[in-house]
Amino acid sequence: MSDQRSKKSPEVPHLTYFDVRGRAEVIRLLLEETGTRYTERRITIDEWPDLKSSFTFGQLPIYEEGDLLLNQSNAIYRYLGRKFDLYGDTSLEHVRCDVIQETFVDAQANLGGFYWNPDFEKLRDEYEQQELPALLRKLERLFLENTADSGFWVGKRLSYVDIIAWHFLDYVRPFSIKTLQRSKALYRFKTLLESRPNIAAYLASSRRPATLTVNLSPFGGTPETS
Ligand SMILES: N[C@@H](CCC(=O)N[C@@H](CS)C(=O)NCC(=O)O)C(=O)O
Repeated sequence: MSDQRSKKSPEVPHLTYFDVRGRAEVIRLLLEETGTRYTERRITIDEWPDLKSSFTFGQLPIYEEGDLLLNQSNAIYRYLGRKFDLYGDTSLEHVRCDVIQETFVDAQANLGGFYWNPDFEKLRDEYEQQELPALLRKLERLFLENTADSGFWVGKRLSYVDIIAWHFLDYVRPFSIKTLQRSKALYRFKTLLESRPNIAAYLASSRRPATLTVNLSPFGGTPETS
């Protein structure tokens, strides 16, 4: 047992991350949507330098469940998708889940990377007027290609990639709500997903971290921008 492992109850999933939404938010949302009890450790930026070396890869999130200890956020999302039967129903739906997940890895890297760009203010207008609408148009096309036409990204029912998609769109919201609203189908999807009872309860609760990122980023580190 390495020292990164928590000493919490083994039956209850335990999440370690910072006190921000970031890469842990999809995990929290999946646990909330499925009504799963979980515990968390939220590490502050001040504590981090002393703790970093106690984690094998020196990075978070870490997800624990019994003897299982996982890092790599996207592997954790997929694991939870399988565990909660939110991974589509056929092999075609499984691969569509994978494609959509990977698409959002790229989209999130694009937008998240931009929030951390030291030239954020200088580049903001151009990104908002050109790059972001083009990215949303591509995502909307992918969403509308779901032949089940169900309002979900894969097949006829909720999958974990709906949560990933929602999280990305919620990352766009404080930066550029008008651009997001112009992608009508995506905006409708976002509104529907966040009206699911467990998600709505979580979003309204104090359990949800106040900000997208830590306050070291040029955008997203304050409750106003989150
Ligand atoms: N590929 C990893 C990347 C993890 C990662 O970059 N984590 C960041 C927070 S979002 C971190 O731990 N930063 C602190 C550090 O690197 O010291 C994943 O997706 O989990």
